[in-house]
Amino acid sequence: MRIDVVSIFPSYFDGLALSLLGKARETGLIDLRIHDLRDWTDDRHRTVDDTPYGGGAGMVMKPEPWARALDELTTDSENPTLIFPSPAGEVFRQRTARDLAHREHIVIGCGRYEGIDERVFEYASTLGEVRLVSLGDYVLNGGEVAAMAMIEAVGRLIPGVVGNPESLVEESHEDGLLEYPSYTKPSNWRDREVPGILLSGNHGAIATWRHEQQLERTQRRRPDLLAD
Ligand code: JCZ
Repeated sequence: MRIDVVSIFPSYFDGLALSLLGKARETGLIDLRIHDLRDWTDDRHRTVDDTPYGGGAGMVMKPEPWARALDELTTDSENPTLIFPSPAGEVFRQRTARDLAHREHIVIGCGRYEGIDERVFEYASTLGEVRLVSLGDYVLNGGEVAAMAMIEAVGRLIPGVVGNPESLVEESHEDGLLEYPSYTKPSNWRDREVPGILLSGNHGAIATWRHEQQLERTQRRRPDLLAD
């Protein structure tokens, strides 16, 4: 999978190379390319923003640098998916990550300021499938943090990225339930015991207990997931 990221803060993404994706990139499973939007400006000051029509606070990202960037990055691309992090987008879920993990080429445009000129999204839809995607119902200062979360969530689903394939299906949200609690040695730690069932060696009873724990925690912490 090829992932292109366009941002005015490309160095935000340096840390991604050090995490899970480090391995994926080495093996060629993910081709992650980070770009500076200012490379597609043509004025001396490398201007990417301007004042909003209609007035209002803050600045808006100019359309032309975005169009040039998207044109170049989607040239020779069969069927690109163009993602723009936005608090006004569809919510990013595990199923969104699963969907995106099957795509050949994703371009992520990270806005800043008050956002990107709306015509860029219309233009982008002539180049590929456009998705405005929200990390959740809170406001960030730009798309970079949301993009990094999405890349990590998608990247770890690409076959070969996670060492143990079972660890994928057992995780939170893959079955619509929160994870069961985990424990390691010592069995008594600061007067706190590990639940005895986990030391019983009865694998059937352990699986049943873990599933009960998943249901109980989901009911208590995330009843909305059970309603789905
Ligand atoms: C550009 N402000 C892009 C995304 N879930 C979420 N919250 N906030 C954002 C976001 C905020 C932004 C921009 C300027 C995304």
